[in-house]
Amino acid sequence: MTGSTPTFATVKEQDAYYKSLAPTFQYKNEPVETRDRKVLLVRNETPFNAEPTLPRLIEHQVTPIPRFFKRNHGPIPQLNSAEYTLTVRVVDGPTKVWTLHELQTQFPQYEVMAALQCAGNRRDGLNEVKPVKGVIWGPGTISNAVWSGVRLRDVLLASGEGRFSEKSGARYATWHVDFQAYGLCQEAPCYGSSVPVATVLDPAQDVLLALGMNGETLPADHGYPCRVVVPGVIGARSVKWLKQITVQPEESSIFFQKRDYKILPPEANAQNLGQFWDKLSALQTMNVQSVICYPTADTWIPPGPCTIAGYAISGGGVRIDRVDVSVDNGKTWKLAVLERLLSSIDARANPALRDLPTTKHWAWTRWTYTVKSVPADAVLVCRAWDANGNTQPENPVWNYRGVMNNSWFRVDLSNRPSSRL
Ligand SMILES: Nc1nc2c(c(=O)[nH]1)N[C@H]1C(S)=C(S)[C@@H](COP(=O)(O)O)O[C@H]1N2
Ligand SMILES: [Mo]
Repeated sequence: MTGSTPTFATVKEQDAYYKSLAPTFQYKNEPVETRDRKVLLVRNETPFNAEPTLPRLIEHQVTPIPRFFKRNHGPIPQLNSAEYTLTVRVVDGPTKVWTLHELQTQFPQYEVMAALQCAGNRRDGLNEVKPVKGVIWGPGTISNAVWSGVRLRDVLLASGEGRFSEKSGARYATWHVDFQAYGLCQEAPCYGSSVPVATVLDPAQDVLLALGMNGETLPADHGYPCRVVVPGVIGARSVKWLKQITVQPEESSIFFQKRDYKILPPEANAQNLGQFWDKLSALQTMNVQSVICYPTADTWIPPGPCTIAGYAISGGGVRIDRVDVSVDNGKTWKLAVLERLLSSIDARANPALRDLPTTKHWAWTRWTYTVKSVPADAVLVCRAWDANGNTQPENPVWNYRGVMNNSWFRVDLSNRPSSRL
């Protein structure tokens, strides 16, 4: 972005300004090869917003890039690896500019398997209760990848000239790490967000500057050449096409931190929502979630045994302990079989992929439950429990922005045609 950030007297004025800019955005250079249109349900072409269909989403433990969900607030910027720089600034200290080559060669490289989930995942369920504001996402706005790159912690330590060491770090304990992206954005001058310094400096949180995804160079759609990945936290904080990091006393002042991505109370509406923004926290850690991906309501189910399949995940790296499945709309429940990664070849080859109770559980947990036959009037339900004893609410609780919907996931099969004809 060039020029200074304009200021506005009212929220309405700001909205109108950015709306007036958006139609002039160029979408000429959108990538095609990382978008499998046979699998993706496109919610928006410009900006490109798409999620995979549920049965295809659950086919792989590590989601292939062409079917990984894509959430964009503007055009995909064209960045050149030779010219790319990342600026790291501490407001009361030094500014350091890193080239991509330096990030690739001057820091230890890590691999972390982590799911990204949009806070708007399952917004459609809240929109059914009462209309909400936002892209009406289904339950596929989540995907699981193996991210590679460097720890943001290491880059901060190297940029801070001793400021973040254990001895002098206390001063920064309540500070924030602000991220700004390259490229244009619909709602603000650029995309951005922040997370607490404490999250970034804790080596157990695995906050990465990702340069790679699933063994490949990070694709343009997902932030080439460098993005933040904050595991266990809403996707909005994992800023793509990262341009600048600022270590500062306050949270990011950007729309996406101060206004969007908050759970507004039931009385909030388009006219009065401004009064709630400063009273409510910017969402960070995800809640506990589970979804049935197969069968869907429109699947033809052959007679005989049927394997119900889905995903479950909690926030903050907390392990999924249990998934309950019901075929009678929650009257009775059975335990699903959870996919544990411990014995897989991947996990043995790569410790980052190990699924131990003592490690952080950034990845999703796929699960299955096989029934002898699906009753004609079946209503399938699932609910997950995490290691902290948290579970999902029975019914959706509406909020204006339609975020964090994690109510019991239901698939009503009672009205399905009894045969293919
Ligand atoms: N620069 C930038 N970063 C961004 C976004 C964006 O629009 N621009 N969208 C955010 C949101 S809301 C989500 S959910 C994730 C989606 O990441 P993905 O497109 O790689 O799936 O990226 C986040 N990072
Ligand atoms: Mo998101």
